[in-house]
Amino acid sequence: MTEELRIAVVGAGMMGADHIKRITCRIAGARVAAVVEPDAGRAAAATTHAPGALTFSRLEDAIETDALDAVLIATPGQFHAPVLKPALAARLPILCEKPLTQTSESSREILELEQQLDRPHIQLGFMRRFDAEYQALRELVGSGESGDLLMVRALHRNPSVPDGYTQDMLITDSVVHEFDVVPWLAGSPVKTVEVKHPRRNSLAPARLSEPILVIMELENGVLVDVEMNVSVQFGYQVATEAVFEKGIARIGQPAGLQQWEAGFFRVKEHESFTTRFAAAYDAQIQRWVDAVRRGTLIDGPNAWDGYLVALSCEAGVTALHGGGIVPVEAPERPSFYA
Ligand code: ISE
Repeated sequence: MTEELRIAVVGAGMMGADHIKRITCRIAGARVAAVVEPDAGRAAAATTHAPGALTFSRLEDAIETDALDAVLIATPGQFHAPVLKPALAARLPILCEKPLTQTSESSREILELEQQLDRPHIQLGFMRRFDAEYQALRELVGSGESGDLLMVRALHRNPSVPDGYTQDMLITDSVVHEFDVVPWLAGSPVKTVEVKHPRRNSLAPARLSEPILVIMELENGVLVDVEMNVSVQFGYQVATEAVFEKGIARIGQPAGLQQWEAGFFRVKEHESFTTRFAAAYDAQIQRWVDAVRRGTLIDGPNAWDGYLVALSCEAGVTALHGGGIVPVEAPERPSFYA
């Protein structure tokens, strides 16, 4: 494809608006041709960053105009399935923000529809796989240089969460990332999930009982603990320590200007995932655009990866509600998704 890829961005909330600016300002070979957003105010605000983009309230209407080549889905998770279906029916390449869908059953339905096409059309927006430090850690694991990986300790801290964030979203909206990235790092799927409840943070919204400690065992015996903590107040922090036979590796430490002043040492911390993972989002979207333009369609996690994460999330929600140590039973990956 020599012409620019015409992308329809579905959903112009925080993430959609961020992607619209990114595509317009930083991504080569693509432009936002359509914004699909039922809230007229949001749609108008978003299109100021996408000169010439058409606006629609339904993807089906955008598809009828024949004004798009690919779809980027950035709506809340519960709207993914109704958008994925018409996009697949139109055989459009798709980048879908996490999760694939809300349940493993609806994810399976999407896999069945996708397998009627000639090859995978859906890339999942697990952006951590495009973060340079996560990639370096994965290379270290694969190289064997530090010996075998034994344990992973993950910190996932948000300053606060929006009003619509529910208890189950600790798993389905937040730990969802560790369910994808840790097996990818360690080269082994999740075998069991357990959730422990430490003392509650009195600063958490009344509807939330958190932080929580999520313990995963991987098939290869690696043990993983995730501190999921969404009321830390001070900033946004995603960090990992990997324990090997011969050493330790750390990623996600605060970086940038270091300042010693008035008896203190300080480094600026991130306030949101949009800055912490800005470079990873850029790389993810550029690689997806390049893959679509050369006809490969995806270059990153596929819908089967999204389905595996949906299975882990279901186990995680059961564990969150007192289910004990919950097994994750995944069927074998079909060759279509190899
Ligand atoms: C949010 O939806 C994200 O995807 C962020 O990466 C995560 O850190 C946050 O906890 C979620 O709410």
